[in-house]
Amino acid sequence: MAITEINFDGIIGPSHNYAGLSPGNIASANNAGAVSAPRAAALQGIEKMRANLRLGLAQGFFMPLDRPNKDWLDGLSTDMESAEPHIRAAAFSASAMWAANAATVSPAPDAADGRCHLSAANLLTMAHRSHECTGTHAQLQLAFADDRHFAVHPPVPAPYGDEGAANHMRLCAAHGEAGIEVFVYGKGGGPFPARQHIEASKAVARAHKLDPAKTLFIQQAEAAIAGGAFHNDVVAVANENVLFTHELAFEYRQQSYADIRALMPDVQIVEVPAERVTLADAVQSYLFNAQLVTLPQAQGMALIVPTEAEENEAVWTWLNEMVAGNGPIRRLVPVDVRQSMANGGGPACLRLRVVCDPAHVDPRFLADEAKLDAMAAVIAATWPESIAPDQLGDAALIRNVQEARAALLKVCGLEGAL
Ligand code: SUG
Repeated sequence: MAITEINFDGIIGPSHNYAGLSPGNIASANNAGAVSAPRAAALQGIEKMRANLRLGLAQGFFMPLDRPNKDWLDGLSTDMESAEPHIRAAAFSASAMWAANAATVSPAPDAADGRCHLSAANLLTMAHRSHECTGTHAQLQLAFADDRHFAVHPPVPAPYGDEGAANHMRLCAAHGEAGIEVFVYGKGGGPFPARQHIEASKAVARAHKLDPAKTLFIQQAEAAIAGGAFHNDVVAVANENVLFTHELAFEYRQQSYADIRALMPDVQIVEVPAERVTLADAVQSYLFNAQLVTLPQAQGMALIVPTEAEENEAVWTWLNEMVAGNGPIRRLVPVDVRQSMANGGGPACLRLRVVCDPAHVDPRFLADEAKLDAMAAVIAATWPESIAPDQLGDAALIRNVQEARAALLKVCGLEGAL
């Protein structure tokens, strides 16, 4: 089997809830205190994976992490019963579903040692995400255990914030060929934190043995962060030789484009002008938090967008004009991930792209229709139907969440492994 792009989706965990934990993430703030629907959420995620399989794409997944995180609570000398509400919510968060933040990935053709490198992200800017990296690192070590083909790195140390692939773009002629890697960091964000620090991006690039002559560090626009683009993947996405971006994504727009063109002369930059789609509409509709994928059999590229993009008139009009034109993006595929979207996580947030030979991955993390059926059955039978904010410390709910996860691990042959 040749090297290919596999999208690993984070399964939406049974503790999925709306606790308003991410300042700067507008959807998370707007939905704070709403009642969540973990079962429907996880089934939406499964359907997204199914749709990708049917497009002929390779699909993998990651298990939800064990929540509440008892080790983290132990470290804080507390537990779910006595913790303050914000600590309780942070310990219970299902935020590991957003696998684009699990790690940064550099495929083998880009690395000097010919291995695919993955660095677990420390996610240290947000308390509820800062304790994901232990479980995530362990899971990556298991899924990509074959060290002839993979190198899995631990998170970059504090105080340098790293949010993984959400702030990283790779451009190349084809997935299996060497490309250029673009790390997007933040400096200021008005009232909101810039979560990706340049020191972390540089550390990851060094760990991945990237060629400095083919690596760029570009600054995200402060106005984009202030406008709710807490990760670069809210305003830009790349695939092969195409960069699909909002006009206001980068602080130094022309210079950034020139730097990219200098390293990759045949890059196609598809820019959405702010006068057609405002930054606010881009953040609300998440048209850039799309999976930009290359379809098999030379069908060109498709943009897998959240249904919210279809409902925003300015966005949908622009997208339809785009696919009707002569550009590289030929098809729009809306998917319903509303439960995740209400916490600021679109189709692209839910997946980590790993370009590698699927034969080298632990097969327990690879999806096919039958496995998705089995997973959906477990989710339908065990995931809580709803979670209200005042339920987070509830002993019966905690038991339900733990048992549901255990049932999923079991059906995937991962019992006791994570
Ligand atoms: O880190 N939301 C996530 C959404 C992550 C989206 N990922 C990418 N853009 N790649 C975040 O802000 C909200 C949780 C809550 O409020 O309960 C949250 O963590």
